[in-house]
Amino acid sequence: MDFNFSEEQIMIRDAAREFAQKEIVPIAAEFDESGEFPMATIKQMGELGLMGIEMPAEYGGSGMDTISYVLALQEISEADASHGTIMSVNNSLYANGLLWHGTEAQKQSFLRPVAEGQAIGAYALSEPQSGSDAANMRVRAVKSADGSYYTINGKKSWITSGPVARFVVLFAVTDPDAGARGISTFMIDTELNGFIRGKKEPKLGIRASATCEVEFDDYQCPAENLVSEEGKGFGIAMSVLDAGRIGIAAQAVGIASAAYKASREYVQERQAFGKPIGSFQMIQSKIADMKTRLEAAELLTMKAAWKKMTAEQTGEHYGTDACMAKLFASEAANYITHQAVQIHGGMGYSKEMPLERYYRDAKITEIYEGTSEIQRMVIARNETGCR
Ligand code: COS
Repeated sequence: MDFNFSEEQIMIRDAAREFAQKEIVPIAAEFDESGEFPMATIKQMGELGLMGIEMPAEYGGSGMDTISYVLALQEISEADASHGTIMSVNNSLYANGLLWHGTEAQKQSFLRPVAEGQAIGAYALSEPQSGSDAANMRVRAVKSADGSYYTINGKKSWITSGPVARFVVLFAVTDPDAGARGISTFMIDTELNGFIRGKKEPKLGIRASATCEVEFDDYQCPAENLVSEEGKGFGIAMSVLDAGRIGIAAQAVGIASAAYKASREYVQERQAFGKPIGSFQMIQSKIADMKTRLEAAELLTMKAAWKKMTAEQTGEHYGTDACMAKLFASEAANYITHQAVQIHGGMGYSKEMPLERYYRDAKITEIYEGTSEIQRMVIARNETGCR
């Protein structure tokens, strides 16, 4: 067992840290307040190779490993969780299904521009009536008589980067009688007729990451944009989420780390009753628990990343590890940001400091890419086989 990172992993971590601290930290509060999409910094991240870290160079990516991805995402999320969300969807939810199942032509058309940072991608699974019960979707894709295109109708909701995405990976029903086995994956070019963006969701946190409903109104998707085969979509959606959840764990670690570091500094400076507040046992107890949970969250996240990296050789499934990492790290981030606000008192509650933003941003990590309840359900099902 070796807890050291490779030179390459350290290089990308440090590059992401430098960029995040210099370019993202100074603008994070302003974009949180306005809810504006941070297009300029997202473009710069694309130029730095942060939008396709694990994508092979032949598809415009940086060709690095999952640990590198996790390290970079932690650094970006430590500066601002909204940038972390946008980065994670491009790198993971959008790209992985294409990378694993796309044809060469699909990868060149849809993967390359996003991995190179020239376009933004989105992942459309949830619908107004189906979130945790993802297979209960209604968006319908009907094949034309000559087989050359599919007509798509219906609504998808909670689409991260929906307001700005050029391409969307869509899951839609091709066989309504086949349940989860009747779902297929399509690559959507949002510039074709019949793709409609709904209003932007006003959110509690990650406010600079734009989210909206998207609607398909007789959208004609060329048959060559079907990924893999009809009926394989649900398995693709689920396996993509397995990898995606490692990224959300990394995002949670990044948010928690920012809140922890601010608290560690504050307890040494802030005086009460003639002493730094870090001298009081009740504060020491908080610092100890925050540090321990942060470290445990990071270790579970790294282990899941390592397991994904070695899965090809070992054949071992990493879904349970990904769920455990996301479950623990998101709950740790909520605990740590909550304690950080408490330690900072009135200052923690004020928008003058970033603590209240960390607290609001942490909440989503317990909800998206599967709620904590879904993570627990999947872990227990995988462990026991009981359903
Ligand atoms: N990888 C590959 N295939 C998977 C899989 C995985 N991790 N998990 C399930 N599948 C396959 C199953 O093998 C099964 O295939 P077969 O019918 O060929 O055997 C099929 O998918 C259906 O699986 P299952 O019966 O377990 O589906 P359920 O409807 O019971 O529930 C859960 C699946 C609840 C785990 C799923 O709906 C889920 O993850 N929900 C949360 C969705 C989510 O994270 N949404 C957030 C969207 S992104 S913000």
